[in-house]
Amino acid sequence: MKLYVYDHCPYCVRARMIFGLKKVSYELKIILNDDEKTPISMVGKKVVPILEKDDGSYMPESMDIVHYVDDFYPPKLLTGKSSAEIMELVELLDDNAFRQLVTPRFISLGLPEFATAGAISYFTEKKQQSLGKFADCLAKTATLCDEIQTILVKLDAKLVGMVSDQRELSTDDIQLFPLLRNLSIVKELKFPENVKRYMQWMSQKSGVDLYFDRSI
Ligand SMILES: N[C@@H](CCC(=O)N[C@@H](CS)C(=O)NCC(=O)O)C(=O)O
Repeated sequence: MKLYVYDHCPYCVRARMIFGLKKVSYELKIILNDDEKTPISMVGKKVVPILEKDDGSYMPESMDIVHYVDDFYPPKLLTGKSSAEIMELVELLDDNAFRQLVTPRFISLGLPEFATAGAISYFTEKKQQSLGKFADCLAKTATLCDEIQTILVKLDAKLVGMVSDQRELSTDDIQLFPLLRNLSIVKELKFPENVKRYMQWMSQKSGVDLYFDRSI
């Protein structure tokens, strides 16, 4: 199977995780952020992730891809129960402060989807419409970090015991890790101990790298 993604895209990380966690090989295709033609020709709109199945058909929607791959390669992996408390924190995290904090930083990492000036300006123009000027977002780093830090402290208490190879993984893992991975791009953030351990453990298990070593 082939998976079309942007490296920074948290929905794409969900799809990458299920392949990595199940130790199933697949082809990762990172497309340029201003490439509208490729996704539109596959699923009729500009969106990633897109899974190209072995029969040549295409599937968008991250959670559909995750469940498809989990079912396609038995035994099923995501058998754990979802926690309402963790999902509440995931929803709190996935908000405007999070986006203002991480989005302006993506274009400075040398990610493959931003390999051209055209891709960078396409992304910048589009995202600035909803988030405001990237320079203004970056200038608010300290305040935004405070907001996120409060949520991370609450999350830390819920992640006790989550780093265990005996635990059944659930869709919570698939929704939570991609957000934390994106936060690893923010140099100023201080990750509480359980959160950091969870990030490193899940990164290793899923084969999806973190951004700590190039954080800004
Ligand atoms: N509901 C979709 C959302 C996917 C999504 O929003 N992907 C973003 C990238 S993070 C996208 O393709 N946006 C269009 C664009 O970049 O122009 C899913 O879960 O897969």
